[in-house]
Amino acid sequence: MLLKCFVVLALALGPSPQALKPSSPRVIRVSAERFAYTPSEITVEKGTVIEFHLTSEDTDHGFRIIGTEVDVQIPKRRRGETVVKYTADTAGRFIIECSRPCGAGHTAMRATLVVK
Ligand SMILES: [Cu+2]
Repeated sequence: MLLKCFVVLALALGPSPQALKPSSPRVIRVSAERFAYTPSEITVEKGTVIEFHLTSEDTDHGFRIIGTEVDVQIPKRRRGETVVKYTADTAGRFIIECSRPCGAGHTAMRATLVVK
């Protein structure tokens, strides 16, 4: 239930289809598994509307892009995917971290979003 709220909120914050610069979101699939994300580095052009599709290969994980509003949970394997949109409107390197305790390597579970 809480997960659904996060996803609905995240989708509601995305741009409307009638936005001035119509561009279909770039779908990026990310798989989480103790204690890493695949891919571990994601590179997009500034301005890209990203639609993350997040799944887990094992237990529940989190997906937080530090410095942004994005912080969602990824359900455990075979429990579906989390979809969250993010407009990459700031250039830089953003650390993605697991925001849900998932075991011994949790604090090292990281990926990078590069916005050029
Ligand atoms: Cu974790």
